[in-house]
Amino acid sequence: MDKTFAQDVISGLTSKEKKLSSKYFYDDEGSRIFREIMGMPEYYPTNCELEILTEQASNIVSATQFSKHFKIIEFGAGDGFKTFQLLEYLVSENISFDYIPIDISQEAITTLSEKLKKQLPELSIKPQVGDYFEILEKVSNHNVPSLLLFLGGNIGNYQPDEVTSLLELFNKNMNKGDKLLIGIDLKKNPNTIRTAYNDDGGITKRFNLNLLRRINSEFDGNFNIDDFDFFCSYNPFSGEVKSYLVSLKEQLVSIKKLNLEVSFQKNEMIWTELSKKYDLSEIQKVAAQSDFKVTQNFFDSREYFTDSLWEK
Ligand code: AVJ
Repeated sequence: MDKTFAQDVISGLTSKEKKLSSKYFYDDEGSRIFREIMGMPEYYPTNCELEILTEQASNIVSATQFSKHFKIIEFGAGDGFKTFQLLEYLVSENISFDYIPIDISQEAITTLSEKLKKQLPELSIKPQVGDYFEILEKVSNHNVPSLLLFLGGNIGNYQPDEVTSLLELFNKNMNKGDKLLIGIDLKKNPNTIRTAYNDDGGITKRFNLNLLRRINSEFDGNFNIDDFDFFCSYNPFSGEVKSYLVSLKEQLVSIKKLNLEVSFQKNEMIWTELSKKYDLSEIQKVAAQSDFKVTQNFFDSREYFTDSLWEK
């Protein structure tokens, strides 16, 4: 049994305003639904970042100003192919570097490594499974500069206070001159954002409800998925997309393995996710707060998303 998940479920469902963290969305089923989301026409961030890394790989690499062998360390590499365009460019230019993808999922890392070995046999890849910062410390070497990748807009899931401590942790584990390329979703027409999280096909709803299904299966709960709805809202001023599950009736749910009984009022909500959108001045601000200098922002053609290059 996953203890921190268990503890977070208990504290989240017993607090006055119920919440469950989106970091628990990604079990095998949740990861599969997230891949469906990335394939939806409404969910623009994936294509934006793909466009940036395809069209601007050489600009990004020159902006690092690395002149000798370096490392690319990717946090949350997943089993996806986000970084393929960048890696392919570097390999085709015969640039000397090691690629160190890190993920908590062994399965994801194995899939990724096998794909890359087939498609880019010349690539030097040193995959790692485990805690980001333990690994970062382990592979840190003053003589070899690093480019850290934190892509996909995952930063958007962190609360304002968590953002700064996460970025400070990155900073602390980097050497002077190392770079961080961080994917950040930008404020834009609020309708575009709302549609990306409130898709007509109900895939994002299923993504959220999967968390209840996960609690049922891991902790022997009896959530009836049909008794919950999904609601999400975008506030264009704060840039915050907030997602919730809504209890459709007054009900009592028991979660046996946690010794927990949870009562819901009709229309009571469980807050599940924050997906914050930034503007450029906020990016400057959070970078400066955690002691980074923004080197350059790389945008897609619609300027929906940025891969922002920072220097320690
Ligand atoms: C993977 C965190 C970037 O917040 O946009 C997609 C997750 N949630 N649709 C995001 C997500 C709902 C996604 N991130």
